[in-house]
Amino acid sequence: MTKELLERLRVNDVRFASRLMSDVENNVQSKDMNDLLYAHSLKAVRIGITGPPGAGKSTLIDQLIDQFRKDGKTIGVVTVDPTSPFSGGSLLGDRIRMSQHTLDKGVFVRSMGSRGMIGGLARKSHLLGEVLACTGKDYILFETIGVGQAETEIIQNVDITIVVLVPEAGDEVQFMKAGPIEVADLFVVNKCDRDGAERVSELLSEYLQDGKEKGDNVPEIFLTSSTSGHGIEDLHEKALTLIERFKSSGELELRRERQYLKRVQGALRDELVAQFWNGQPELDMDAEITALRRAKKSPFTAAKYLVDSLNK
Ligand SMILES: Nc1nc2c(ncn2[C@@H]2O[C@H](COP(=O)(O)OP(=O)(O)O)[C@@H](O)[C@H]2O)c(=O)[nH]1
Ligand SMILES: [Mg+2]
Repeated sequence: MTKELLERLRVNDVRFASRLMSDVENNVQSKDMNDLLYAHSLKAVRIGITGPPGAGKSTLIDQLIDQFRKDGKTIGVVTVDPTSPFSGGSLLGDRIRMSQHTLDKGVFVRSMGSRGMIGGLARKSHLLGEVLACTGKDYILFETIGVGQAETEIIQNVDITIVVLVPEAGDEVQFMKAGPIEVADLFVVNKCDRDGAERVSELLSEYLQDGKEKGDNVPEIFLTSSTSGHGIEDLHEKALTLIERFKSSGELELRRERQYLKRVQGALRDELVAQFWNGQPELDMDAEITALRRAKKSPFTAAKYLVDSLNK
């Protein structure tokens, strides 16, 4: 089955890939395929696009897809926006904003639905990216709002990160709302058709200069307008140059090594927790925990006691 699976992905069987991604989201995909997906997904370059909701990430990605396609490159997109299941609008919005590519077999956009949010958001988005990579996509773009633990874990698994800000992000506090700006390889001040974009770019530049350690490269800042297309070509070109530089300097390999470590750490944590809860069916955890609380044991002591009682 697994060989056939890989082959159907390799020939870009879109319906098959969609179904597989739904299985991933629903947590019903077979564990056996993890190795296969991982091993065959390493050629694709992962790009994180992160920034606050409404900054124009989806619109920007739509424009970037145009640039990549002109270059003959194929693109997978995984959008992860935890606000969408509640607002209902954003998910649909992502689809619409990238809709001009729906008939193009060289582009596949997957918005992670509310089901994906339950359990292992980061793990699932990694897997979705791997499925897309196995369909032969050259670049996998991850759209995230960049805050929270799961989102951070997603960004830790990309090869380069573009942080998107808007002209209203006029001070340090606002920069922070864009998520972890220290992960940025490139900055974009989008909506530069509105007032204040240059000023934000200057402030950001000063902020980055102040914070830089000796010898650090300061990430470049691009002004774009995703609605008019201004600045997109430049950004695309620079992103490619940076990727090439990372490839030839060994930086990409170094980053992949770190990504692997982070993913193992995450998986280890999940695995141990699962083993703990499933490990001793005869132990009534709820009753044990209640007893520990009544005995005024600290939660640390309680946890240690429970782990120790499993190892007996
Ligand atoms: N004026 C202007 N509006 C933009 C620009 N880029 C995106 N928008 C609009 O901003 C809104 C949010 O865009 P969207 O791509 O969904 O943002 P996301 O939440 O970051 O993905 C939409 O109404 C876009 O049309 C831009 O460069 N200039
Ligand atoms: Mg979006």
